[in-house]
Amino acid sequence: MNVIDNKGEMMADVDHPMGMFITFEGTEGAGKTTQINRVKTFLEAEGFEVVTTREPGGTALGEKIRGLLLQDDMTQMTELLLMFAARAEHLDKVIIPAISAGKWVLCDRFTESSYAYQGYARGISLEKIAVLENLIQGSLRPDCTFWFDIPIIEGMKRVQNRGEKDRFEVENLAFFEAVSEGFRSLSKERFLQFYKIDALLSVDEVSDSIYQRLRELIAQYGR
Ligand code: Z5A
Repeated sequence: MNVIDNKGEMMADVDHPMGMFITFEGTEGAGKTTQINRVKTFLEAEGFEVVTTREPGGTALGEKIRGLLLQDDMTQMTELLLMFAARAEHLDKVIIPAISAGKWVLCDRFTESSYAYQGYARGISLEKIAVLENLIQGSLRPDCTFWFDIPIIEGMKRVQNRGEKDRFEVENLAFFEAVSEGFRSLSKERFLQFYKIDALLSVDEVSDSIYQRLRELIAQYGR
C-alpha cells in the first residue's frame, strides 16, 4: 500500500512495509470501545504491534480540544474545525508515525464521524468536510472501518446510567437517527472500506465477526 501523507510525501514503499489503520464507528453505546480492547489482544497474539487511540483526542493537545468539544458551547463550524485541528495533531504525532513503523492503529472514531455528526446531523455540507479531509489527510484513509450498526434506542439503553451527559449525548433521537443515516450512506459510498457489524449481537459474537474480517486483511496484506 502506498499512501501520500498530508505533506504530500510518500509514507512507505516496498522496503518499508506499513502497518494498518483500522477505525471503529457508530452511534453511542454501540460497543466500539469494548471491542477495541479485545481486538488489541487478538492482534498482539497474532504477533502485531498495536496502538489504540481515540478521536477527538489521542494527543495531549487533542485531549484538551476534546474537553472543549464535549463541554463548551460553540458554532457548528467551530466544532468541525476543532475536530480537524485535533485530527491534524493526532495524524502527525501518533497515527502516521505508528503506521509508518509497521504498527496497527486501532482508532475509536475518525473522519467518518465528522461526516456523520457534523455533516449529516448538524447539516454542514459534505463538500466542505471533504475539503478538510483532503487538506489534513492527503490520500490517507482507514484500511478498514468497522461500522457498529445499532438501533439508537438500544445504544442509549446501554449507557443510560453513566451520569452527566456531554454536548453530544444531550441531542435528541432525530439527531442520532441522522447520524446513523450518515454512517449508512458512507458505508455504501466507501463500501470497500466499511465492514458492517450487527452491534446487537453478544460481545463474543461481535468479536468473532471482527476477527474474521481481520484474518482476511492479514491474509490479503501479509505481515
Ligand atoms: N464526534 C463528532 O461529532 N465528530 C467527530 O469527528 C468525532 C467525534 C471524531 C465523543 O465520542 C463524541 O464525539 C461522540 C461523537 C463526537 N458523541 N457521541 N455520541 P465517544 O466515542 O467518546 O462517545 P461514544 O461513541 O458515545 O462512546 P460510547 O457511548 O462509550 O460508545 P461505545 O464505545 O461504542 O460503547 P462501549 O463503551 O464499548 O459500550 C457501552 C456499554 O455497552 C458498556 O456498558 C458495555 O459493557 C456495553 N456493551 C458493549 N458491547 C455490548 C454488547 N455487544 N452487548 C451488550 N452490551 C454491550
